[in-house]
Amino acid sequence: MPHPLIEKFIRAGQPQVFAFFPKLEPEAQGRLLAEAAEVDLDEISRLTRTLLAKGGAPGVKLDGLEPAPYERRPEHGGDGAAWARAKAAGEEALRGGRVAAFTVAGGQGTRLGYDGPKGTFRVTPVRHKPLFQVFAEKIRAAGARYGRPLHWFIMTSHANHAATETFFAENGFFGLDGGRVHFFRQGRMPAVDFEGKILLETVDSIALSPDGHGGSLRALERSGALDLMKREGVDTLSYFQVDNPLVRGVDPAFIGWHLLRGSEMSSKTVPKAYAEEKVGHFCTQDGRTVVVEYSDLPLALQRETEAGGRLRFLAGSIAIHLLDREFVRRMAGGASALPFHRADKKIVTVDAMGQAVKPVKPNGVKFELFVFDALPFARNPVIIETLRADDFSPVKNAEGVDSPQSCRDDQLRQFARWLKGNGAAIETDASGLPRLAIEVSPRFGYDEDSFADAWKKLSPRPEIRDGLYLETP
Ligand code: UD2
Repeated sequence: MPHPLIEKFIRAGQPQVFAFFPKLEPEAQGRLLAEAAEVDLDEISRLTRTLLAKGGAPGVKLDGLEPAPYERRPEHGGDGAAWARAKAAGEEALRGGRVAAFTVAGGQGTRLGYDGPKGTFRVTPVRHKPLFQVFAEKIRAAGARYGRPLHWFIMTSHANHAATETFFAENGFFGLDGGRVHFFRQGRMPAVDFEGKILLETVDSIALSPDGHGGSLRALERSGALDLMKREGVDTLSYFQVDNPLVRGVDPAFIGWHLLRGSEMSSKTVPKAYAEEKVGHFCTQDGRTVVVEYSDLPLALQRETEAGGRLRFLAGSIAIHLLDREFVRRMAGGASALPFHRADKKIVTVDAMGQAVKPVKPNGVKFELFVFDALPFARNPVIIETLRADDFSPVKNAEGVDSPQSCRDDQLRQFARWLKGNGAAIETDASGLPRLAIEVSPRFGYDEDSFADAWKKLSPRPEIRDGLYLETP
């Protein structure tokens, strides 16, 4: 009598998953069964019917797509008084302990070619602090500024969960209260071939991979994070990606816009740097706000300009959002759950004899959820403009655009800008890049306001020299 789970797979037309099962050691059998238990066979069969059907996945619908409106910064014509009200409301929420930070760190970081959780990658110009430390210090400083230490949720993957936890423990949680840092694993999805058959990675394991950052919504629910937030009086999650050390993890004005508008999900935008920049585009369609990823927006539309020469689809998504707790709960399951996206990939698998196969061209499909697909379901979504220099310089590639070098330069420009803005003499080139390597610890100043306050109190002022590191005594 086969195991009931194996029977289920056979009935679902997926017997190949257990093709080598009888020959496996009991321990390997147990592992394979545990992995199989993670797979939602109904979901796979639905995705096979919808995303793998003949003729390929239905493309993104482009009818009626319009650029989404957004709140411009005061210096770009936005309403200064409204921004001031938003900031005050956001500060009030932070003092009231209503906001938690949330980092998605489950990605595989393949483009960077770095072995280890991406958050452990060192990025700052003088002290070479890892990404996680930069966020931790910003979160700690914001907690101190508003008199309420923040909770911080970190979504990991199966592959990097243990290493991430160990890294924080070994580093004393970078001064944070360990009881307020919460790690949880995202879900996994099996890869399938073009007929929808689940692929084995080896004879005793399924080819499973992270279910995309959109998987964070269901993982927040499943892990008990939402219940914890509720108990602690936290109703707003400040979402950002692990690859972007410039991000203002908690931004009062953004929080204020979100809360004053009664929004369930809000996002930051920057004008695209160039037409083909690899970011999503904020659009509206049928009265709803949507994000269309660069790979789904035809080049002609990416490049389309208005009469004045400005790009028509200008508002880029930099993956910074605010999420209402109960909205996440609603999106985590039920009828309005997020759609999966299909990505054709080269998936390491085994042949009928159980021998390893390393494909040279895509042999199957991975399914991923994207968090921004929640936007069309949100009540009163708000998009606000931010300055790239204040919020966005990700580390994605080993060299060139969005690399450790470009990110280091952007951090230096930010530190120099803060110093100059407060009257310090520091030489820069035309792009604002200082000649000297300097670094401001987030604990000294993590944004313009906190830096200005700390600088005012600083006596004596340090000499601006190469290697200067500003830290709170
Ligand atoms: C993302 C956005 C893009 C733009 C850009 C800004 C998508 C599809 N595109 O591009 O529009 O906003 O970011 O930097 O999102 N992650 C997980 N689990 C997963 C997959 C990813 O936690 O299963 C995390 C990952 O650790 C990282 C973030 O999500 O923090 C972004 O992932 P990415 O590098 O795949 O996104 P990218 O650069 O294609």
